[in-house]
Amino acid sequence: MSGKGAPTPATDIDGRGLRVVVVAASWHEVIMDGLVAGSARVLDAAGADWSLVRVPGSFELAVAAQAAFAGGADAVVALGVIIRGGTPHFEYVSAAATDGLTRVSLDAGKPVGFGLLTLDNEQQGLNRAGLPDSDEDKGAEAADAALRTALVV
Ligand code: DLZ
Repeated sequence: MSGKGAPTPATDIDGRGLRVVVVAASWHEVIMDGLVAGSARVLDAAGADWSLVRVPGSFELAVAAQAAFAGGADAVVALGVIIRGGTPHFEYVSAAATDGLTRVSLDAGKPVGFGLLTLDNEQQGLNRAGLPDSDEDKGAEAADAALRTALVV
């Protein structure tokens, strides 16, 4: 799924009958659009029944994932981009989002595909966003992981 250029969506997953919610933060729009598109390619290719929930920032991903499971989701794909700034805020938001998503997944006993990018700069995100010049497609990887895990837990 990684490599220069547009990624090839996974084609060997049968996600029919799986309900998946993609929870996506809204900061760093270009990178986020790439991540959402990558997840969408994988979920569509697998035939999953999926929807998109937008939240303001990565800090809000965990509660949105919790609501998705409460609403009957079989899996969640969590997408966010946090870029290091000049204050400790990066560490706080990154840790809170990561810890929150872990807890929600374990409490639900269901997978959260982890597509939260914690970056030193924007270019690192552009390289991972599944865009035409990207090296990696982390949105597709997160969706792939969520589907594959939902099929075995
Ligand atoms: C406040 C903030 C900052 C500084 N940076 C980011 C970021 O890089 N990525 C992101 O997803 N969200 C950021 N936020 C917003 C917080 O996640 C959160 O939405 C706000 O603190 C409101 O709760």
